[in-house]
Amino acid sequence: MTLLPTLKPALALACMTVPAAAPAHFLLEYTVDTMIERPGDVPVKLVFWHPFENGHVMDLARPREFFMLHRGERTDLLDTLEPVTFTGPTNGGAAYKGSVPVKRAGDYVLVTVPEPYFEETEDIYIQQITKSFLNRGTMPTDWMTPVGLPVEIVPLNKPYNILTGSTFTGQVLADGKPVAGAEIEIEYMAAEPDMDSSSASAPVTTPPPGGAVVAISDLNGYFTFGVPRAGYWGFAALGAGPETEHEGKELSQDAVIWIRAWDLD
Ligand SMILES: [Cu+2]
Repeated sequence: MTLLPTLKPALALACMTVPAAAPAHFLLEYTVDTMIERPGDVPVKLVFWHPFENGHVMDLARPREFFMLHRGERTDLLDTLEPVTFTGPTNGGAAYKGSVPVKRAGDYVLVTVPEPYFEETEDIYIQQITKSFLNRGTMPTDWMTPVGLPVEIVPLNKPYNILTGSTFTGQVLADGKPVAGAEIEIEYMAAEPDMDSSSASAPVTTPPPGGAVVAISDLNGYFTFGVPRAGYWGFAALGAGPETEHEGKELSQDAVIWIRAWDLD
């Protein structure tokens, strides 16, 4: 057995000592579908939430960056963002709705770089740099290319049509270099946001016993997960980013990626 060199015990401990925070928070870049049939503006919701347990909604500040990559070209989408309130089962929180101008065939990689969020119960800041993927016309163009973010998960399986029962492999990169021993929390979007009412829909399942589902990246930054159910799955590499401090406090700079799995009929 190989010892993993860079586990971050401080962060791991911080998560585990907060009793009520079992399943993880995830920044969602939610679209109803990942395959876009006709050109047009695709609505997207940015929500900072606990989508597996359908839990507490956190207030999302206006992101630092929100953009798309299409055929290698970056388009700023910050101007499309409008503040909305997203309502979970126990509270409402500040969220954003935006839109993605889908025209030509190809991949549309959505990227959000949020402001660090202060998590009072853990006395740390959390910044979840997030990627999700749309495609039009089944032509793959951008999904496998690193965006060049401070920290990101690069997919090794096409992330918008993973088969249920197959696997998803990602590589954690910080400043373009593999991160060994990163703790990756894995979460199912059990309750999807309802786009019209801007609230959580009824959850279709609940998290398993034993807390967050976790994988650890190997020496080259890779991890693999067998995908047991159709729908959206999120992966968050906790504290894998190069920045570790914000305003004098510990910063967990996380990389989040969303994939969509489908059943074979
Ligand atoms: Cu949380």
